[in-house]
Amino acid sequence: MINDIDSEAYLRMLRIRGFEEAVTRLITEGEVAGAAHSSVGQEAAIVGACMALRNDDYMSGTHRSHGHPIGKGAHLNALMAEILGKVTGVCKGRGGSMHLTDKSIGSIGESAIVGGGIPLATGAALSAQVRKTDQVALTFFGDGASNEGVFHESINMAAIWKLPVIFFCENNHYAAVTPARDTHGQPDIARRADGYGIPGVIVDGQDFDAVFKATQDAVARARAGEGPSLIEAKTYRFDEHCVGLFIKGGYRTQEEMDYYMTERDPVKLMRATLLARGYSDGDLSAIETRAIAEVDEAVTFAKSSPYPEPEEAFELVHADPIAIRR
Ligand SMILES: Cc1ncc(C[n+]2csc(CCOP(=O)(O)OP(=O)(O)O)c2C)c(N)n1
Repeated sequence: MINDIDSEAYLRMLRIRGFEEAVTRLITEGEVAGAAHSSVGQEAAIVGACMALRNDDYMSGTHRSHGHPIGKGAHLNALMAEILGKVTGVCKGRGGSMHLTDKSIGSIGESAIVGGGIPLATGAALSAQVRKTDQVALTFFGDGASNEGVFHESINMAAIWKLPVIFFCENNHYAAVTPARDTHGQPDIARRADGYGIPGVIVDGQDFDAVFKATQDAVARARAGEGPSLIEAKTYRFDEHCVGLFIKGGYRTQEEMDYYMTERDPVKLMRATLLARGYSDGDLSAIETRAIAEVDEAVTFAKSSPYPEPEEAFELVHADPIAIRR
């Protein structure tokens, strides 16, 4: 009964949920300098998209991107260490929460600049096309980012040059505390695809299967040289915009939050789907126990790792500053 994709998807969703909960805890304990953006509630969209990609495909993220490398299969230890600013982190402690990069799984970077990951993935897709590999690139961004100029410029160029890139919007209905209905003349981001002559699809972002299928279709199209697609996953963020920052609630109703957190929790929905598919409670508990153990291990690893030395602050800023000077 157990199918590899189902069990792996559930494991990755649980890793993201547990990882984000641990980061929130570490912020309140003062272990994380600054704040962090949680992706709890958006796990099915993240994992559904990432699991349609190969390990050597590229992926770019956003300011809310702890979950994206996890969705693509990254090990948790170095991600957690990065968030705590430790030398054992994926960017040796220089990047922090909003700049995780893990090239071993194709994660080419995240950006605190809203929309910043979109041209990065478009460039990676151009490189794959020039090098004639069959790699694709997928870029995650929010509904707010789809109003940035770079979204339109990138999508237009990708459409004309038929670049193998998937524009993946996680529409959680808010840009920080601004509702999408106040900032979009047409609230369905996917319909913008028409303006560029590429396919645009809307999927239920709380449903792993729906996201996985839609992304597989877009990936197949990109690999076949048919160009980009725009996917809009309607989803919901459970935590506040930024955990540990001054922005608090008041911009969304308790009724709306209760609805998503009880009826539309992607992790609970996935569990119910797997039970209906014949998984036993024991099968699922084993996956849940494994995810908790991995998160605990990552926290221990990160806490016990050293910080970089202050005199190393200017190292790793450029790939090779000497070569640039010559
Ligand atoms: C270019 C730029 N403009 C504004 C900001 C401030 N800012 C940080 S997150 C955010 C909201 C982004 O909303 P969205 O793209 O929908 O992503 P979400 O936070 O919903 O995941 C804004 C405006 C920024 N970081 N960069």
